[in-house]
Amino acid sequence: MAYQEKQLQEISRQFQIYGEILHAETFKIGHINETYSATYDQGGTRVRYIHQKINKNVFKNPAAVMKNVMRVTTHIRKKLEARNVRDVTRRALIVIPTRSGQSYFRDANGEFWRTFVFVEGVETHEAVQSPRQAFQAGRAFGEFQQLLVDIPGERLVETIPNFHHTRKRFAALQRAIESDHYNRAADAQPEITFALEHESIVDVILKAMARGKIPERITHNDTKFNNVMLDVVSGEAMCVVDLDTVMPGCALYDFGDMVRTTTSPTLEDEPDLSKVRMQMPMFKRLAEGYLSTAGEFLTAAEKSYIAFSGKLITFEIGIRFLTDYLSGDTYFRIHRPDHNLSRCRTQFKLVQSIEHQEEAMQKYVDKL
Ligand code: GN1
Ligand code: MG
Repeated sequence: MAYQEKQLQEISRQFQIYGEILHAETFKIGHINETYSATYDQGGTRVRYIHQKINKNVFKNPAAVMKNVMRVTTHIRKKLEARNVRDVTRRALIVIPTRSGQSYFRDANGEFWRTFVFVEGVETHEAVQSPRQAFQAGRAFGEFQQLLVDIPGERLVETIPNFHHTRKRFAALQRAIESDHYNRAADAQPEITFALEHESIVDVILKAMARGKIPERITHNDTKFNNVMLDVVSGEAMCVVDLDTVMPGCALYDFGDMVRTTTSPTLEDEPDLSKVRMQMPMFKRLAEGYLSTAGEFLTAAEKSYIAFSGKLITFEIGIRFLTDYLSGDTYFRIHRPDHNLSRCRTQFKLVQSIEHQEEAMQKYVDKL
């Protein structure tokens, strides 16, 4: 899968980067896109950039993805500048155009590439380590939503239609169980039972949205804790990344995915389920951070589903992993056999942990 340094050098030359490329390497292997970093010499200073190949299997319209990304990053940058915020280039991603002025480059194999300024002096973590980090994550994603409430122009493109449509996700799981093309359902019986027993939760937010009780907003849609870049010195959240799924959605889906990824001390695929749990001190600070920024626009109706959203999105990602396991692992990149089943188990364990604390979680938020 990985691109060789030479190929990357070739690709990086397509972008408006001044200086001499020194080396390029794999930066991060996510579940979906491929990400590389490249170091340049610019007048004696080393400067890094991020080159990323967009997964066409997942994002069917990469040009539309980049159109959204450009609108969102430009809008955020302008607003931060107007607020006289310092360090703007570390707080909003900057897309480097190609030599012909486009936001992406299409290589000879038809692959889509884009380039970002590398934000220095920040770090990301796969698992949350302190309530302070949870606060920072909540604040940063809340601010991201808040900055986008007044984005001008037409509705953003739905880069993946029905991305968090929990009923459709559930239906996809039902089809995968039904066809059981890889004869794996027998190995996933407890997980399948758990999923089917939870069917009643999948329509709750969809119905509230359909009734107009909850509004559509511009949301990030992939608010994993490792998508928040924290300043290495101060620990402050500087910037949120992974903007491919920024599109019209529901604010609660973002908060729910924060609960999923920012309250358990474990990784998403922790095999020791006894370690997987929703930690109340993390949740409290996460909710406080989120409401410190998003509280400005959220309605009472949205707030009333805060605890529920954590359960729902953890369940949703769990059934997506289970569906992919049953369908032969074609969507999420896996690193061992049964990886998706194991990820599913971890999510479902977390769902249970949230269920046990859901009332207390919501009570806490109601008081904020
Ligand atoms: C995928 O590739 P990554 O890690 O940013 C997925 C998310 C899931 C996540 C689970 C476009 O995100 O929806 O929540 O894996 N992204 C897409 O870790 O499907
Ligand atoms: Mg992502």
